[in-house]
Amino acid sequence: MIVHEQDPYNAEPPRPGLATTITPFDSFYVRNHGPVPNIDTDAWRLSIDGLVDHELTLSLADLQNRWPHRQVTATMQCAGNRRAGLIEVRDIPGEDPWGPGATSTAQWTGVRLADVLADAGVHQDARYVALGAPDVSQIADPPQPYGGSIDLGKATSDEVLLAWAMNGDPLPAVHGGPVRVVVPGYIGARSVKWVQRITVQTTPSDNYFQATAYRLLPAEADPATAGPGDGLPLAAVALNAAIISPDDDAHVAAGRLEVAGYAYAGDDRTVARVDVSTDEGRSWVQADLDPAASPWSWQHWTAAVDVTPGKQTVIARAWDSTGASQPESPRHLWNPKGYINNSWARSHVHAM
Ligand SMILES: Nc1nc2c(c(=O)[nH]1)N[C@H]1C(S)=C(S)[C@@H](COP(=O)(O)O)O[C@H]1N2
Ligand SMILES: [Mo]
Repeated sequence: MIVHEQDPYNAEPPRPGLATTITPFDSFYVRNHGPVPNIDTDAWRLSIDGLVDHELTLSLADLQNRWPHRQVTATMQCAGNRRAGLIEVRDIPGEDPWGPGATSTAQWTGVRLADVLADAGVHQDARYVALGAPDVSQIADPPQPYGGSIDLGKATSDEVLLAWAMNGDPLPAVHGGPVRVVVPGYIGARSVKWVQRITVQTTPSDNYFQATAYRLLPAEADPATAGPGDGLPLAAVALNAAIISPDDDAHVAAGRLEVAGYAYAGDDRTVARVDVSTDEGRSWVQADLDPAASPWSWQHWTAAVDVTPGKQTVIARAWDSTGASQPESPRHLWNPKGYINNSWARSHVHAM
């Protein structure tokens, strides 16, 4: 793993770790804003409160016994994925230079949040579901436990889970065990780990990580003075793609070159096509796109291109089911916190 920070632990797999449909848990990226809490599974409780008819307090056994189990293969992608490309444009102090590895995919097992909310009885005027965790982040201003919210429509969708297993094994502590929320199609920040409180309300969460961070500030804003409500709240993931092979700065043989990567469209879109270019986008080759493991999963792709001796740049861009594609340059995407770099993927190669 490429470790960005030891404390709190933040790490991503190097490019070869992105090549499988399902990411084994030891190469699944880890994104923490505070210490990993050590939770006794037997003592863990989840409370459901706010605008509901019946408040609930649930143990893991309650969750597992009261509602049907559901498995969803879903990609998790951090809003900071590929931030390194934005930092090349202009420095982003205080934020880690994530590569394309802040994206991983697991098969999650749990119950639908929708089923639990239905039994609690959600009031008519409810609009959001706030998710609270116990890990206290010193990065937050003021320091506070991690939290966030999702809109009620997403919270009551078929795909959002309270998950206790990852790839068939109990959820590891570092990924939110005993229980985390999994919000397929939304930025990873909304998939709250170690969830212990779910509050149904009329407004989004006022937690720092919803109200102040994970918001797209205008380029000229000063993140040090940005406060609650500034910038655009991030929810659905934007269309993105990355090159897994060749690695950036790789030495390759001139001639035919196999290019491989992933693409992910997020929320209600799917990846429709991936193009690869070796001439700065003047001409493109269409990649072979693997079928998606689920509507919520990334897709791998491969393409064969010809490279001539010397330095050149392999470029990839995806298109989604709305006909949208990725912007060419990170220059126009730069933002003070370094979120959502979905510019064309580039690997510089030296061909001999
Ligand atoms: N309680 C809690 N949940 C959290 C976080 C956190 O720091 N604390 N980080 C979030 C972010 S920004 C991401 S991208 C995902 C990462 O999940 P992973 O570490 O299992 O990959 O968890 C989210 N849930
Ligand atoms: Mo994230």
